[in-house]
Amino acid sequence: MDYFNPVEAWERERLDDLKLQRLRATVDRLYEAVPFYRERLDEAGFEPGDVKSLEDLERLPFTYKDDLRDNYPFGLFAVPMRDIVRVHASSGTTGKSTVVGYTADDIQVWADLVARTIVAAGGTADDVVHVSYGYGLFTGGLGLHYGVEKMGATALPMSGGNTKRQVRMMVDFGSTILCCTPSYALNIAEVMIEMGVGRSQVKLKSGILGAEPWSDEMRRQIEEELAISAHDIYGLSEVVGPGVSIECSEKNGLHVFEDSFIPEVIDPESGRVLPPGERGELVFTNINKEGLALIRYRTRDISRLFHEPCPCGRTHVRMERITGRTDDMLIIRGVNVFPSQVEMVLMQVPGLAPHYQLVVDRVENLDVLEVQVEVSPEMFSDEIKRLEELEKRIRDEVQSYLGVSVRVRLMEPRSIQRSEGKAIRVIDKRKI
Ligand code: DLL
Repeated sequence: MDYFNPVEAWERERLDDLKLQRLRATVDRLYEAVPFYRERLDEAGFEPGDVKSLEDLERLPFTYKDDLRDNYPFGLFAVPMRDIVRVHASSGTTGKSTVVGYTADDIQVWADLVARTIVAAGGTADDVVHVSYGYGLFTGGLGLHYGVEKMGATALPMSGGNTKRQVRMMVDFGSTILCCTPSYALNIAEVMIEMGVGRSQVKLKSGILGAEPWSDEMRRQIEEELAISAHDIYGLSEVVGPGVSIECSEKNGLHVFEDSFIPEVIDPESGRVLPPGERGELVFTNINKEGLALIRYRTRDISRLFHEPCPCGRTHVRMERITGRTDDMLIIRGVNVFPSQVEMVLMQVPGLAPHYQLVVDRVENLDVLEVQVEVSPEMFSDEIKRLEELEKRIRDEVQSYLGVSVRVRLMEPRSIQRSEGKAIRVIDKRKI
C-alpha cells in the first residue's frame, strides 16, 4: 500500500506521543498569543505546561463558530498578520463570514494533508487531476490544487461551472481524477450524456468528492455513471479546509489525520465525550497549525469514530461519513447557507411580510433553493410589474449576500402555514 507520508502508518504509541507533544505546544502557544484563549484557559484553570496527557484534552474549553464571528475577522489568529500568507472564508450563522488564516508553513502542511488524500484515493504522479471545486475564498479549489502539486500529479484548475467546457477539457486533457462535490459529479455525468461523450472517451478512474453530505446510494450511482472509484473527502475551513479526513481503498470510514487534528465525538447537549463507536457531534483540536489553531472546535457535524485497525495499513482513526448536523445549516451546491442569513436579507426588503419558507430540492442533480415569502397586503394588490421587480430584488440580494442563486416565489398574504411552536423554515426534499 502506498502512503504519501509514513506518519499515516505509524504505530499507535508513537502517534500518541507526537499528538501529546503537539497538543501541549499548541495550548501553551495559544495561551501566550491569543487573548481569547488565555481568558478561556484561565477560566478552565489551565496554565502553560498543564497538559500532561491526552486525557487532559477533555478538560479544555470548546471553541464555537460564534467565537470566530465575535473575533471577526482576524482576532483568533495566533501570529502577527505579516506572517499570514493566505486567508480563506466561509459563511457564518449571521452576517459575518468565518475567516481563517495560514502561515507559509501551514500552507505546506495543508498541501501535505491533501496530497495524502489524493494518494489514498489511488493517485500517483502520472495522474491529471481535474479540480472542479470553486477557487476563491472557499477552501475547496486551492486546497486540492496545492495537494495535487505537492504529490507531483498535474493539476487542472477548472473551478466550478461551465459544465460543457469541463467535459471537453476532461476529454482533451485526459483527466484521470475528478475533484468536486458529489452532486456536481452526477451533473457532469449527465452533461456527458447530453453531449454524446461516451465513457470510453474519458480516462477518469477516481473521484475525490466531498464538501456536502452524500450517501452510499449516491456513491453507487456516481461510480456506475462515471465508471470511477468515488472517495469521500471531509474537511472544514475552520480546521484547515479539505484534507481533514479521507476514505482509503476500503471505503469503510474516513481516516482522520491525527498528527494534525485530534478528533473527539461528544454529546452535543451535555458536551460529554462519548465512547468509541457512539454517534454524536465531531469536535476537532488543531495540533499542527500556526496561523489559526482551534481548541476543541464544535463542528456541528454528526459522526462516530472507529478505532479498529484498517486493512489498508493506515493507523489513523476512522470517522463515519457525516450523517447529519446538529444545527440548521444547509449546503446548497457546496455553499453553506443558514436560514437566518436568508431571513436577514428578506427583512431588509420593504413590501414583504415576515413569513417565509425555504424549499430545497435536487433537480437534475443540482440543488435548487426556492425562497417562498409572503408579500404585504398593500404590495399584493399592486401591479404585476412591481411584484416582478420585487422578486428580482430578492434574488439579487440573496445572490450578492450569500453567493448562491435562488428561485423566489412571492406568496399571497397568510398563505404560509403559521407555526404553533417552532416555525418550520426549511423543507428539504432532497433524497441523498
Ligand atoms: O467544505 C471544505 C471541503 C472542500 C471539504 C472540498 C471537502 C472538499 P466549509 O465550506 O467550511 O469547508 O464547509 C464545511 O461542509 O462542517 C460539513 O458540514 C460539510 N462537509 C464537508 N465535507 C463533507 C463531507 C469545506 N465529505 C462543512 N460529507 C462541514 C458531508 C461535508 N459533509
